[in-house]
Amino acid sequence: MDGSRGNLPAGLRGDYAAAGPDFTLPQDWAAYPPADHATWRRLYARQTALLPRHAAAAFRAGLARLDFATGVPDFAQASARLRAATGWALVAVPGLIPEDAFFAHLAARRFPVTHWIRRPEELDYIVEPDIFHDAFGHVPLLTQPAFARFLEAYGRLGETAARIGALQPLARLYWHMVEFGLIREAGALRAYGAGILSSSAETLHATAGAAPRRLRFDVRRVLRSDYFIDDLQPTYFVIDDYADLFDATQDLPALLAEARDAAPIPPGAAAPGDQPVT
Ligand code: HBI
Ligand code: FE
Repeated sequence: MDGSRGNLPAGLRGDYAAAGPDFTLPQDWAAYPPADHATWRRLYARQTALLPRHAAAAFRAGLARLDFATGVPDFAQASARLRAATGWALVAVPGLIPEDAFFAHLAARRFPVTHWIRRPEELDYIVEPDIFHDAFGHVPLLTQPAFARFLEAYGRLGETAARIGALQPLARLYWHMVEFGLIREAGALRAYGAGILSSSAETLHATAGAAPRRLRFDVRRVLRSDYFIDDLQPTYFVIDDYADLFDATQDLPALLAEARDAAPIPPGAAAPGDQPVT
C-alpha cells in the first residue's frame, strides 16, 4: 500500500488523510448537519416500506434491534446493540478501503461503515457505498449469528486469498452472497443482500422482477461468476439457510485456487449444473 490511500481507485469522496493506518476515523456523530439526518430519514422511509414484502426475516429482526429510524445512526450506540447480539462492532471509515484492511476488520468482527451520506440529488443512485448502504444495508444482518460467523470466517480467508492470487473469486463470493444474496423463506424469495435492500429499484427487481436468473447457491458457481458493478444484477443466488454460507467457507482455500484457474462465467450467462429457483 502506498501512503494513506493504499490500492484504491482515484477520486474517492472520503477524507482518507483523516484515517489511521487501519483506515478508521472518529465518526463525530454530533457534526452531522440536520440535512444529513433528513436525507437518512428519507432513504429509511422509502426502504422500510418495501421490507415487509421483500426482506428476509433476519434482516427485519436485526433492524428492529437497532435504533436507525430517527436519523444518521450513532456508531457507538449501534455497536453496543450489535455486540450484545453477535460480538460485532461498527468502525467508521472514509469509504472503500484496501482489501487487506477490509478483510482484517471483518476477521476481527469490526464492520467498516462509511461515515458520510449521499447528497439529496444522489438519492436513487450513488457510485460509492455511503453510510446508508453500509449501515442500513449491511449492519442489521450482522445480528444473525450464522451470517455473522460466515462474515468473520470470510475475513479470515482474505490473507490466504491474497497469498494464492485468488482475491477475485473471494470478491465474487462477497458480491453475490453479501451484497446480492436471496434466501428462500416458507417457499417465498426474500432479499438479505445489502446491495439489494439499500436500493428500492434492486429490491423490486431481485425479488419480484421477471428478468433475472435466480439460481440455487453453489459456492463453486459463485466463485466463477463475474458481475456488473453499475447495473441491476442479471443473476441472483438463493440460499435456504445462512449456515449454507458458513459451511461454504470450510474448504474455501482449495475452491478459491480452483476458481482462480477456471474460466469466469460472464454476468447473466447460464452454466452447466445451474439449478434455477422459481
Ligand atoms: N471497503 N469500506 C469498504 N467496504 C467494502 O464493502 C469493501 C471495501 N474494500 C474492498 C471491498 N469491499 C471488496 O473488494 C470486497 O470484495 C473485499
Ligand atoms: Fe456493501
